Parts: sequence; structure tokens; C-alpha cells
Amino acid sequence: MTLPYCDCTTTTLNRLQITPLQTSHEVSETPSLAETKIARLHLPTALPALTVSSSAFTLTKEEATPDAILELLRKYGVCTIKKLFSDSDIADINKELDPLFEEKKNDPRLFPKETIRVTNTVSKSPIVVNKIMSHPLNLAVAHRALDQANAFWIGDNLNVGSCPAIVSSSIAFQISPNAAYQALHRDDQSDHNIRHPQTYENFSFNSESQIGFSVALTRTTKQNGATRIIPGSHLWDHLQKPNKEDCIYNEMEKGDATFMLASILHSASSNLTKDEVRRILILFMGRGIYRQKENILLNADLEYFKQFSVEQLRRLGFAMSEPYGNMIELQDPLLKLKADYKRTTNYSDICRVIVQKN
Ligand SMILES: O=C(O)CCC(=O)C(=O)O
Ligand SMILES: [Fe+2]
Repeated sequence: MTLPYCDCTTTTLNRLQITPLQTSHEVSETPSLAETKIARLHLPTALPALTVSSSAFTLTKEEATPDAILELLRKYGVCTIKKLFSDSDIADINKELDPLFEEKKNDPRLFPKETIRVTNTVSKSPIVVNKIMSHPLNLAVAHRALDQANAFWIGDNLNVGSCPAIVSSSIAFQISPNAAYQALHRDDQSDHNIRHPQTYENFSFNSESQIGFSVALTRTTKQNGATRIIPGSHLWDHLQKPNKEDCIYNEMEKGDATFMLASILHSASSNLTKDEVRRILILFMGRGIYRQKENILLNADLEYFKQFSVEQLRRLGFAMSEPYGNMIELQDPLLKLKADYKRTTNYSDICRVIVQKN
């Protein structure tokens, strides 16, 4: 049974009038952009796109402190760091991904057919966990922008729980010559993350559900399919329509990396070269109270995950989100994977409260 979606809580559908389109539509396994309905809407007042070049949000490795990255993310929604990964790191990562790309190259679900995606790489490629997910800057940005900690009354006590950000998706994308442009989109759709207009000055990371860490595994250029991005679009109303004229191309050298808010409008671009392949891996960290976009836990045997440290398993989504989130038989799931793991809190910290008078 399909429940009518206009009955549930929504802050977007009440701005639309949706009616069926008279067309038959056969659903295949391939993700499809086939139209089935008509939506009528009044477009919101558009904020202008920022006219900047990528140098406005590019840092050297030495300049790339968490504070500097967060500041550029606030302003532009994107921050690129030159030469964050060494040539030998990139060679090692590519070596581990090459056979996975080979396995996928005839996947009938590829869209467009020139773009090979190796999905869920953290469950297949330990180097992605060790070098990309665990990169100190990825962890620092996730900690500052997405980790959560809060206090809640529980009787006479305050209960302080913390919820680390976890990997949401980790997809490697290889675009070959003739691949078409991808449609402009936001990557936080899966979180139903509804955007309200913000200014740079009042922007809060509380509005963000995921942050991507895109690593250039080849160079990326306007010609070979670099990700195109609308800087500043994280500040736009949810239904402000993206225009391709507002995009800039995020050109990277091999080993550069880009942090991008999942609320930034972007897409892969077309590969116009004759013989150049463009390869990147985007690992998204997301708030631990949300679902992971890719199901990591069911995509490999538990034995595979045992090679990782407790801290890495926590970031992969195998731990509790305190208080009381993701429990298994009232226990922390980490105990299933690490026999010697000792919990130091009972779901969260219970505080005796001393009320202070003003
Ligand atoms: O390959 C790219 O540059 C971006 C891909 C992307 O945005 C996506 O598939 O969601
Ligand atoms: Fe995307």
C-alpha cells in the first residue's frame, strides 16, 4: 500500500501542486530520471550566485587548518586543498581500486555508461578507511562540524550523550571520454535536509547533515569531467533552481582534495577528451543520528571489519550513538567486533546536578 505523501510532515510539498503525468512508466533496476508527475511551483526569490574563481576557496596544505577549512565552507560551501595526498599515497589507493573498477566496468546499471562507480569502498578497500576516512583533516572537519554532544534531563540528573559523525557513503567515480553531464543536485537529499535561506554571517553548521571529502585520484579538468559546483548555493532556499551558468569547475591536480558541504549544488561534468580518464573518490561523513546513505554493515563479512581500530569502527557506524542509539541487545555493537573493548560509560555520562543561583 502506498500512503499518500501529502499527509506526512513536509515543508517542501506544501509549496508544490503535484498532479499525475499521463504516461506509462516501467520501473527498472537502473536509477532513473524518467518523469511521472507534474509539479507546479512559484520559484522563490533567487539569491545571486557568487562570482568567484576556485582560487577563492583553495588552500595550500600548510594553510589547511580545520579553522581555515571551516571558514571557507561557511562562505562558499567548498574548500580545496592542494597536494594533500602524496603521489605514493595516490598510487597505493589507485592500486587497490583498479581491480574494483575492472569488476564494475560492464555493470548494466551504469549511468551514463561511460561513468564507472565503485560504491561502498570502505567495505571493500582498507586503504580508503586508513588513508581517506582516517585522514586527520577529514576527522577534524567532521568533529567540528558534524559530531554532536548534548545534555538531557533524566530525572534529577543530566545525561550527556555524544554522537560521532560516521561515513555515509564512499563512492569512487571514473569518467571516461564521451560521458554526458550529470544533472545538478545536492547530496543531502537522502537526509531530507531542507534548506532555508541563510547568509554567510548567520550560517550555522547545524544546518548541515553531511560533508564530502573528494580526493583527486587523477587530475580533474574542465575538459575531462571535473566536478562542477555552484559556490555559495548552500545558502540558498531549498527550491531555488540551479543554473549551469552559475557553476565553476573544480579542477584538481592528482592528490588535491576538496571538502564540500552536501548542501552545495554540484554535479559531474562531461568528459570532452579523446583519451583521458577522470577518477575521484568522494567520502561523505554524516551525522550519526541519520541513516548512512550506503549500507556499510551488510556489504562485507564481519571478519573484514575486525582489522580496523575501535575509533575507525566508530566512524564506520559500528558503535553506539549515545544516548541509546544503535544499541544491540542493550549493548554497544562494538562488543561484537572487539572482544577486548571496554566501555567506559553506561550509554552516556550521567551527571549529578548542582543548580547554580544567579
Ligand atoms: O563525479 C563527480 O564529480 C560527482 C558525482 C556526484 O556528484 C554524484 O554522483 O552524486
Ligand atoms: Fe553528487
